[in-house]
Amino acid sequence: MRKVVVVLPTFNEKDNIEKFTNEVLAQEKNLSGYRVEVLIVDSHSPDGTGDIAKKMAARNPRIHFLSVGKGLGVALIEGHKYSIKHLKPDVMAQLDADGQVEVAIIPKLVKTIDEGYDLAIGSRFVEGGKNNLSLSRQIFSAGSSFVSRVIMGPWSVKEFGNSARAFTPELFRKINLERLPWKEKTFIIQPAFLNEAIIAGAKYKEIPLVFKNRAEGYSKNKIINYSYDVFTYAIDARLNKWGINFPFFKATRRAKTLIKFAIVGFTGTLIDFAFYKFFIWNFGLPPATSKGFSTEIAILSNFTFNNIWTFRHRKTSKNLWQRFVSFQLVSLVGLGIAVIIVKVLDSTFGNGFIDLGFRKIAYNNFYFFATIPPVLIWNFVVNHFFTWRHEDDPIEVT
Ligand SMILES: Nc1nc2c(ncn2[C@@H]2O[C@H](COP(=O)(O)OP(=O)(O)O)[C@@H](O)[C@H]2O)c(=O)[nH]1
Ligand SMILES: [Mg+2]
Repeated sequence: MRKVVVVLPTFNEKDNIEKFTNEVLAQEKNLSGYRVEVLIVDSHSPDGTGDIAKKMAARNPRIHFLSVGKGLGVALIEGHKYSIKHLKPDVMAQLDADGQVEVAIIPKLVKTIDEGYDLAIGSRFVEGGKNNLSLSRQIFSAGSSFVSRVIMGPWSVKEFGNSARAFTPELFRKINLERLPWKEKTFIIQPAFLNEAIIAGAKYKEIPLVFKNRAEGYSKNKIINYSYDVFTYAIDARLNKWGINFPFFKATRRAKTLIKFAIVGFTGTLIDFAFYKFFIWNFGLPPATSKGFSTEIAILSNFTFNNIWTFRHRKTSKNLWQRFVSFQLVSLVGLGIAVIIVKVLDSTFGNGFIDLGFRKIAYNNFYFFATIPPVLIWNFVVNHFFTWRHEDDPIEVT
């Protein structure tokens, strides 16, 4: 008799866990020659999921329980390590515990391993797969898989998100856990695990899967942070595949606040430009007036995003209005710096062109881009140390 251990990560799943675990165990009838066991891995859910799971484990020898720290990656990797050590599985599987993926995927994944694959990947994006989420979540999940596919590869894999997978213990042992960012708090484990499994030589296959909307509870995936991680991880993996061993993922995490600030600033520039054109075309405003309005709109949007995203976790002593006024002034000084830079460059180098043969590029384009790094640094430093200054970090008066 072979054994499959299904790891079910849970965080606040009290309404789902019991029913869902039983459904998973009931799949044994569709897997002749297999014993199905479940390992519930909970991260101290405040809603008491862990207590429910512990009781289930005490009553049923096919149910096991493990309590771990926060994070999906922590739950999955600690869970599989525990499984190998104490439960001795022949096939290792994992599945969301909220019922969004139908349990019928388990026998399909296990059978794929029996066919000789090392890794079976549940996939919404292959023929027969479905993604029945809300439209915005559909776009997000398709988009993040697509980014992984294009930047990181391999192109042959269509789904890099979601946790429904099965693999062999031999493959799991070969995976480089040192390199795998499994302690991160976002869901980056999903694409990263695939990447490392494939690097470890996995023979893999995608199996169509239907992803439903959640019946109970709420999603723990933090969309913006996950997107950021997917993007930087994919670039890191790509560089590695090219033989460039620069730790891009780690470096960008350290510079995370600055990069978020730059992303907000970049978006703000697009907004500025869009409204600039909009006011000229639709209201016939003169360019200078347009620019005044569009820049102010961009400043408002930048402030909003910096406040709710970039510096979200900062404890500051300033209230919203003080921060806003500060940000406004800093931005205006930034604007002044940009104007001076363009002025100086223009009076030094004049109104020339670089001739590329097929097209000419005006110097003034370079003047524009030359303003970005100094203004970014100015805005970031002042807002970082003043507007959103951390309150446990008083300025020293000597
Ligand atoms: N143990 C543990 N499980 C988690 C954590 N975050 C999410 N999960 C579980 O991972 C699964 C997928 O999370 P979910 O919120 O449904 O993400 P979504 O399906 O992408 O919206 C669910 O079973 C969650 O309970 C965590 O920090 N620790
Ligand atoms: Mg879910």
